[in-house]
Amino acid sequence: MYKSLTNYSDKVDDAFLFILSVIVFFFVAISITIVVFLVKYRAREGRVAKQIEGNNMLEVIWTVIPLILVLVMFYFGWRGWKPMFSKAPKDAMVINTTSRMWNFGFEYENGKRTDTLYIPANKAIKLDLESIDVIHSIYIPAFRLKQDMVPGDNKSVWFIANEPGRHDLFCTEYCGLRHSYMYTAVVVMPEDEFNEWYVDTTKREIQAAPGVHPGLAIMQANACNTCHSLDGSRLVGPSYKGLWGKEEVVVTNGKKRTIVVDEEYIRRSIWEPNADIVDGYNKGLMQSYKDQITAAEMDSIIVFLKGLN
Ligand code: HEC
Ligand SMILES: [Cu+2]
Repeated sequence: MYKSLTNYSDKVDDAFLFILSVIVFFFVAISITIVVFLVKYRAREGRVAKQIEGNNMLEVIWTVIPLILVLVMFYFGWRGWKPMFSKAPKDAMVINTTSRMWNFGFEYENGKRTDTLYIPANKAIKLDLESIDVIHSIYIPAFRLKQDMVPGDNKSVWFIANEPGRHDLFCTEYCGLRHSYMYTAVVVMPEDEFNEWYVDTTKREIQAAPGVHPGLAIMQANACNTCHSLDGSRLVGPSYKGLWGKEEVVVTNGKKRTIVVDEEYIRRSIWEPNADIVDGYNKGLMQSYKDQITAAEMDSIIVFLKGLN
């Protein structure tokens, strides 16, 4: 009925289908019984209702049958759950998966980084999960995979994808204003194709589309624009419009001071966002991009921001 896309997804489907069958069976059986009884035992001239005090046989039946049913449900559920949370094989490929407001980031063993999850088929993949701000939840419906990502409680999940394909991957824990932007994909590739893609670390994943400034492309890839607009409107953070060279009041160590936005200030804003807080905005919303934005990318961002004026 369904295609099994991971090593355990058919087991999850078994649990689902079993529970669904039980539901459908009882829905139909009870509905029919209601209708039949309505007709059969309707009030008639001369018929008196009988009071039934108890029936041990019935009590046993309606205790034992549901008990068996829920135990079978548990059995199917357990079979699907166990492989997901068992220990990953030693040779599993580890991918560090980070969630933040509002995107996912994937970092491979060779340092390659992407915002879409690329994996080879038929190989164990272990996702080490970390959220750096609020609770997110990684969800790949096609793989029947879902795991909350709670800051400070790093979990991991592992699976083997059975065949090449592209599937939705998104956050399924409402995590604020732009939760819906946490929408990306998992791309499963044949092993040789994946290897070709994997070894190529010269080609950064962040490539500007034609006509898009590289600085802007970097910011889009890091989801900066979910919090910062280009048109002057206020989102979670201040707009980039007119930022360069602007005089601004910031709060540094609890004290207000006026600064002029220059390269150094922008670098600090991105690498240590909590050092200077723009007056009127909240601390702790923007997390440091120290590990995400390289010095060269930073230069590109600065050139782009300068060009906005
Ligand atoms: C979760 C929301 C969020 C994300 C994502 C985010 N920021 Fe911010 N940013 C803020 C907030 C809030 C402030 C204001 C408070 C402060 O100064 O830390 C801010 C401040 C800034 C400032 C200083 C602006 C000013 O007016 O002085 C810059 C520059 C900046 N962010 C750049 C970036 C870049 C580049 C990225 C992506 C690499 C990014 N931000 C991602 C929320 C965010
Ligand atoms: Cu989220």
